[in-house]
Amino acid sequence: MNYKIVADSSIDILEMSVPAFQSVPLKIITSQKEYVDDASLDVGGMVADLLLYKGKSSTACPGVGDWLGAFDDATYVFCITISGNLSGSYNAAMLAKRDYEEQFPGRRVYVVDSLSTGPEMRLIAEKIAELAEKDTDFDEICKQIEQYQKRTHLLFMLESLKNLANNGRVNAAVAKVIGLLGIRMVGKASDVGTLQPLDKCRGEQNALKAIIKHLTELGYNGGKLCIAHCLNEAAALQLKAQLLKQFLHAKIEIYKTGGLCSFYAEKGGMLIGFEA
Ligand code: X90
Repeated sequence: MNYKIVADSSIDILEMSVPAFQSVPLKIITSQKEYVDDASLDVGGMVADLLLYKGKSSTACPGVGDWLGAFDDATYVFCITISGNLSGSYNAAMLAKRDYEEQFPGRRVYVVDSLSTGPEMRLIAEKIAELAEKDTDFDEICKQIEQYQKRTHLLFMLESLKNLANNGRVNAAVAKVIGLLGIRMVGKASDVGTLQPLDKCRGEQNALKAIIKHLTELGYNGGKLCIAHCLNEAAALQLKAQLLKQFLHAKIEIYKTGGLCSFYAEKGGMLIGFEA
């Protein structure tokens, strides 16, 4: 099958085990600098810059042309975006799909609104790769991914909601409370792809407890789980160790957030995508 998987860079990975993958960068913009979220970005350096920077900052999603460039000349394109309720990435991808299918009859594009970001997008990408490598029919893959999305979820832990609030993605009053020393917010991606706060926790240990509680309530039972963290490997390792006690054979991956998720999750933030 001549296919390609493309995802905006909020997926946090630049490579997959299959060659036909491309990440399409979002941008992080300050009055001093523009950071392109691709392989050349020094994410740690960007986070360090941002901790010192006091001015305005924002982000920009891929445009239609960026998506079209990434579709390249694949017959079957699977395109995964960050939640359409948080970004214009999905809309741009849908316009690119229309252009591409019109210009090249016979080619097909399936745009997946992840209604989420980061690790949940990664799970979707890996499921697509698994099915495509088995030469599953295009329409069948679309159908199975729709089903798969019903049993994947995203939880997150945040120490600061400053950048989310400044860019209108969460309520300013909620952000203020989380800004207080030692308070962590635990939340999940809602069914419509927005940030749904679940708990305000005092200290990281309580936040980890809350995460494990929500994981279980959402039906996690030792399946695939991915943890992306922003300068907080310690919390990710702790969560993994605690989960492995309960779920001996859980498949857990730990890695760093890319540019876009690092900007919004901020230092200490952690995103957990998993299969229920
Ligand atoms: O189009 C753009 O400029 C991108 C805007 C993205 C805004 C939100 C990114 C959130 C990243 C924060 C915690 C996870 C929330 C997931 C809820 C669906 C990470």
